[in-house]
Amino acid sequence: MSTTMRVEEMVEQEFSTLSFEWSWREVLRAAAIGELLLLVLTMVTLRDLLAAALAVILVVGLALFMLRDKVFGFFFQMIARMILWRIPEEKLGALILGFLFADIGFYTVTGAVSNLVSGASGAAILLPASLATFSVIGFVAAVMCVFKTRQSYAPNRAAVNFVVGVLLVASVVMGIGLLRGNTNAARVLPPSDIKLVTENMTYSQMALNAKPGIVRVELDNHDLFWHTFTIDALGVDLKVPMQATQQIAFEAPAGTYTFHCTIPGHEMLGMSGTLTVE
Ligand SMILES: [Cu+2]
Repeated sequence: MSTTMRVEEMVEQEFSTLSFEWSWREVLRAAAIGELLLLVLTMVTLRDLLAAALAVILVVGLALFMLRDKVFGFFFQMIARMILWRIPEEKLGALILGFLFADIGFYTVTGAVSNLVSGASGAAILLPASLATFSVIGFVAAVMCVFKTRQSYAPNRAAVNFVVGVLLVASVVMGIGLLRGNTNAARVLPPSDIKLVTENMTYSQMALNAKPGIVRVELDNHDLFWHTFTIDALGVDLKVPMQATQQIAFEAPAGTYTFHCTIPGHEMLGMSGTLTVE
């Protein structure tokens, strides 16, 4: 009895001496740097152009946001003075970071959840979940820095609790991804008539051929974004999250059909093609 009391007291003491607090500014900075490292890693390992583009935007936002930083501020200020004139650079930087985190966060949170539900494992969960973690933390910190400028300077417990909460949820999700990696390595799909890969915002084939009847299409998405295989004329709409492989089977009478990706902007960037059934 007395031993347990003493242990509890010791734990409490340890906690009170730590009692660290972070400001939302520190949280935003840390989330941006973490996301940047992940994007650079993705860029190098998967040769992902989208990751490269996002990394560039992130660096611009981070540079603006850190204009008043004691260490890097002077350097960033010189560059910013040349480009911008009389714009509140720090707020602009936080805004850019906020939009970027919202954008990446939307696709990665939905992607991680969808991959989790569909039984995916390994990178299909770890990659979107880790990006989502920094995105969610960074987005909230950016909102605080833009709208509660004064509060965002003061170290506070709310920031710590929020970050720890998000990290806890993320580690549970990533734990599932890691554990499943060992037990559920081979998820076997039935053989498909057409195999498509999406990488760097392009389909691996623009001209597809099939025999009339049931057509089975498999889409292996290597990108960080969602992609779809959509044929409006046949009511076909296969949505595939980042790093996932999915299949759809549909009835196709003889004819020529246009397929495309319905994610905003993707068709404009060339994500469309023709399926000839004969
Ligand atoms: Cu797409």
